[in-house]
Amino acid sequence: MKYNFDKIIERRGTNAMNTDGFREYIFKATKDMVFPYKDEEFIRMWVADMEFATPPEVIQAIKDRADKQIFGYTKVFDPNYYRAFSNWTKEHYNWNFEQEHLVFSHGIIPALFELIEYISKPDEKILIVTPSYAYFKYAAEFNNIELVTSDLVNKEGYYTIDFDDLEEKAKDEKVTLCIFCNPHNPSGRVWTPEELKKFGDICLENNVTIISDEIHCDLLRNGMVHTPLAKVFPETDRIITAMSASKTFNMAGLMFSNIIIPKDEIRAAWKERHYDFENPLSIAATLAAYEHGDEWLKQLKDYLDGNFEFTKQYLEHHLPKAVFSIPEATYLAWVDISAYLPDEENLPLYFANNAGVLLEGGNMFVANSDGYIRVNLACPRSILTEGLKRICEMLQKVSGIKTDCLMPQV
Ligand code: LCS
Repeated sequence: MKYNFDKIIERRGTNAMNTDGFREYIFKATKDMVFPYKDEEFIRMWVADMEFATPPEVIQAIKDRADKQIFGYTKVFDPNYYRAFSNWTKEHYNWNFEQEHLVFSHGIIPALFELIEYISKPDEKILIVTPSYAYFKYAAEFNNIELVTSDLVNKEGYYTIDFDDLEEKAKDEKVTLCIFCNPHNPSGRVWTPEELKKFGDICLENNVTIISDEIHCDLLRNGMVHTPLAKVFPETDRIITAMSASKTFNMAGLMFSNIIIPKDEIRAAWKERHYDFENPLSIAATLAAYEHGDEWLKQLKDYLDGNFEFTKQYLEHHLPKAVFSIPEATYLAWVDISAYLPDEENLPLYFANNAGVLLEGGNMFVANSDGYIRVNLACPRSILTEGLKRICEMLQKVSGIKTDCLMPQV
C-alpha cells in the first residue's frame, strides 16, 4: 500500500491545538489577539504534530475498539501490548526491557511533572541541556525545583554536549536529576553511543538520576540508528526511559505513553500515587501502531527526508546566509536566520505578522536559541513550498535582496 502524504487534511473544527491553540501557546494571548492574516490564511509550521493522517491501520483499530461499544474503566491487561512494544524496541533499537518496569502515562510531559515529585527533594536541582523543549523547564517550575542549564556547543548548526560544563554542573551535589532529550529537540541530534556513554557516566558518577525522553526516537533520517540511553548502561537502575507512539504516528491527542522505570523505589512511588486508568481507544491505537505501523513509518521517513532535502536546497538557493543542516532526527528544521533579522527578539511574532507563517523559535527554547526559528516540516510538500516562499519573501524584503523565491528545478 502506498500512503499519501501529499493529501491536505482539514483540521479546523477538530479542537486541534495546531489550528486553534496558537494564540495561547505561542503568544500567551487570548483569542482577541489580531493578526494581519485570517486564521485560515496562516501556514502552520509550529507545534510538533504532523499534517499527515494517522496510519489507516491505527484508525481501523480505533474503529474496531469502538464497535465493542463500551468504554468503561480500562487498564492494559492484554499481554499483547508488552509483546508488541518490546518487539518494536527490539527490532528498531536492538534493546529490551523488563515487563515489570513498564508503566503508562497520559503523555510524557505529565510523566515528567509527576516523576520529579517522586525523585527530587525541594532544595535539589534539575539539569537540562539547552536549547531545550520548554516543558522540561516548566516541569521543574511546576515542582518548584531549581533548574540548571548547560548550553550545547553549536558549530555551524551542529550541536554537541559541552562535557566539561555538564560535569561541573553535575558535580553540584544538589543536582540530583537530569532530564535529557534523546534524540534532541530542537537540534535534531541523534546522540552517538560514545556521546551517550560520556554523558551517562558523568551523571551516574555524580549520583544524578536521568529521565531520558526518547519521544522522537522513531523519527530519524534514513540511515540513522537510535540508541536508547538505558541500552548503554544495562547495569544501572537510575535511567528512566520515556517512549511513545504519539509523535511517530501522529496521535499525541490520544495521550498514551510508555515509561520504563527500573528503580524499584521510584516505580513503587509511581504505582502508589499515579492515577493509572487508560483510554481504551488509545491502547487499541498504540497496539496497532506497534504491530502494523512499520511500513507506514518507512514511507513517512522517505517523505520527510524529501522535505528536508527540498528545504536545504531552497535555503541554499534563496537564503544562503541562513545556517541550516538537515537534522539527524525529528521533523523539525532548526534554522539560524540571525543574519537576516539580527535584532528581532520575538521571532514567532515577527513571522506571524509579516509572513503569515506560524513557527516557533528564539526564547521559546529556554536558552542558547537566539536567532533560531524552528520550522515543522511534517506537512505536504505543497504546504512546505508555500511556507518557505513566504519566509523567503519576508526575509529578502527586510534585507533588501530580491530573487523570485521560486523553487529551483532539482
Ligand atoms: N518530549 C519532547 C522532547 C517533545 O518534543 C514533546 C512534544 C513531548 C515530550 C510531548 O510529549 P507528550 O506529553 O505529548 O507525550 N513536543 C512538542 C514541541 O516541540 N512542540 O509542540 C509539542
